Amino acid sequence: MMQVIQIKGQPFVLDQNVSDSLTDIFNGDVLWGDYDGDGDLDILIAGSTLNGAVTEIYKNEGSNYAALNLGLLNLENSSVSWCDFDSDNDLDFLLMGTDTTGNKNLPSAILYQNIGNDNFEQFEAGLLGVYDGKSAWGDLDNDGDQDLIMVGDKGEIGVTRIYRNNGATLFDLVDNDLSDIYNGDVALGDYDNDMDLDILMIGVVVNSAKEGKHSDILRIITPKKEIDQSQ
Ligand SMILES: [Ca+2]
Ligand SMILES: [Ca+2]
Ligand SMILES: [Ca+2]
Ligand SMILES: [Ca+2]
Repeated sequence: MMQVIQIKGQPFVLDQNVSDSLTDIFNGDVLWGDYDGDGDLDILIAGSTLNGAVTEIYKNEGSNYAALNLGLLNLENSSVSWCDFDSDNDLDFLLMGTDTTGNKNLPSAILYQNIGNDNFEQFEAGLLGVYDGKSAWGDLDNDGDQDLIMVGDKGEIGVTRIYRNNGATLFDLVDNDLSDIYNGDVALGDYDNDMDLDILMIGVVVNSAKEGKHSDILRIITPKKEIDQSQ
């Protein structure tokens, strides 16, 4: 079940009213984020229910959360990440997972652009579709806009992709020699304090002696060098 729990000393106290306004999901992802910029935290969920997949945004209305019911694509094995890819100071988001509508089994990656007035629309970004994936946003090339790194399964094979935000309408795929992985995750941070973002990855390496062993990998690289190589 989906629960929102506040810390009031010990123990946690269930906020029943808020929790009741949310759809129960599993095998998915959930995020806080103030998509409407009104100073309170809204909720983005994506995952599975007993009746199929659900992707939903809930607006914080003080005492409860209200579903926006935007008809977002519902994907299985999904994950979401907030970003402000168009640099207009509101939160957009990336949804990844399997589109199973109409007997399809299609790995998907959908970028939703916040167009204001509690509305989002699909933005054609040309991203590779994956399921069981994870994504992270950050300014990898230090040009002021949000770039993307994703890991996931594109259909029986893991992939790692870096996309540079070109500031216009599309994302450019960046050549990289990162390991392709599945069952992974990725995070960005500047561990060496040299003012560029580094990459932290875990997962199972594709085409290696470790394949199928579910051994984790951990890599930290300096991405700016890799980005520059594609210029
Ligand atoms: Ca809000
Ligand atoms: Ca935005
Ligand atoms: Ca950038
Ligand atoms: Ca760094």
